[in-house]
Amino acid sequence: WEKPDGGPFTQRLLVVANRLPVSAVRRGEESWSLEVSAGGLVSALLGVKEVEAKWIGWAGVNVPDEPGQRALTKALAEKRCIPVFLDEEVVHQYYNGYCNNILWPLFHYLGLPQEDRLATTRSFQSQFAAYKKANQINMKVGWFLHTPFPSSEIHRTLPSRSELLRAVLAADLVGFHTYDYARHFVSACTRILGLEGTPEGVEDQGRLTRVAAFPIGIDSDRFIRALENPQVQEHMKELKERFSGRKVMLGVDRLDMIKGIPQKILAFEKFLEENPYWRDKVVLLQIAVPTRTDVPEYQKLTSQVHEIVGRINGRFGTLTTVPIHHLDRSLDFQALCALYAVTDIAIVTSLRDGMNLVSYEYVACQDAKRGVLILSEFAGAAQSLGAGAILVNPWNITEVAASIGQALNMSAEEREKRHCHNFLHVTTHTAQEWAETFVSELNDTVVEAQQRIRQ
Ligand code: ADQ
Repeated sequence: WEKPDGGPFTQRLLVVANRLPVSAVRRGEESWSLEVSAGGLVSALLGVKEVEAKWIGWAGVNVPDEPGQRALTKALAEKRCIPVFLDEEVVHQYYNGYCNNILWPLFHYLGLPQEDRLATTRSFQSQFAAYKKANQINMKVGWFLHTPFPSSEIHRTLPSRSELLRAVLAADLVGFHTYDYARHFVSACTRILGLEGTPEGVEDQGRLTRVAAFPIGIDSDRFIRALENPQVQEHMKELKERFSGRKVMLGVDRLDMIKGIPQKILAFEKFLEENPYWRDKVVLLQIAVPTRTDVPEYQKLTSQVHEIVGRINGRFGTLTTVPIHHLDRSLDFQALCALYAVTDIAIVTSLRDGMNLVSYEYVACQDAKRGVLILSEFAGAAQSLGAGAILVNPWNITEVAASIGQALNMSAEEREKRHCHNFLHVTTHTAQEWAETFVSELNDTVVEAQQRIRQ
């Protein structure tokens, strides 16, 4: 969080998110240790260097006592973080309940929870009440959604559809990763609230909320620089030796339903089934960091993935090799960069994904090797990296299996052409550029609104 050249910051960015970029672990009554949290929002915003960023959010832990709250607030201040203390019941109802059980699956087109998850209308109402309570503790300025925003036909099914839209419209600027999500939001406001949609956004009785697309990026230099690091190079050497003679395909995802991990593994199985030649020549490394482990749906997904991996390794493994290496854990930055750099293919099969930064990170680390990116057309990144990647429909296992063959057999010229296209995009559309555009648009929006009021 230091400005790299040590000079003063000229702009401030307040990030209000559910989680802080660090998680707190209690070591004593007034003693805390802080660990960096994993996830796309944190990765994206760690790349923003030119603004003085402060985070406001929940520290991931229940701290009922005042001495503990005071000590944690002090420890977090050094990381430019301001904690919001939520009691266990509010977190359970608001985050595990309303956010992860209702909004997250709905916004990724996995549907409104069925009876077992939605339980009763009463529990839905109490989850929504907790959601409002947790949000009212925060402040509003510009509002950015880092998930997809679904078609208005999907949003219409949400019982609290109007309240959510109205709450978002209270912001001056509303941002999404892609034009499609912004368009879906504007049509939800026009169709559900009966408001007027304009090219600038949504108008309600003369008040305009600006709505626009701000595709996020990464700090590409950080990844490119990491490849020069001796420890990363040592990791790369080890990996090359470990997998010598075989092509390596990489998957890096949070273990989440939206990432389409079972679909990816089943497509790999189909590829091996149809291509005996490749059975001992290609390996899939799937790194899946566990996430939301308290939510039963995620526990089921873990078992499902383990079962499929076990079956396929039993089916196509030999005494000395297995086709799938599946790790249920997070990797440190250096190990991750080494993997991105040495692997031949990255495969992203998200069923829906706001953007997907793994695809950006892979491209940033592949300038020497020119690996192939297989990318779901349902990830926001498909709109920016689509011309360089092989785009697939992850629901179509046959198509994904065929794309693996296409990637393995791709000529060096074609890999070069595709990689250069994506590399240029990733290195020019960075997290820093995203923040600057958003902040400057927010400034313009506020100035324009003040001018309208004066007129
Ligand atoms: P995520 O769903 O978390 O992000 P993504 O954008 O790919 O997905 O970001 C994941 C981040 O976590 C990457 O920086 C990656 O390096 C890291 N990561 C993932 N698995 C890891 C592992 N096993 N070990 C170590 N690191 C790992 C959400 C939205 C996305 C959106 C981002 C940013 O769901 O659609 O792109 O926020 O807005």
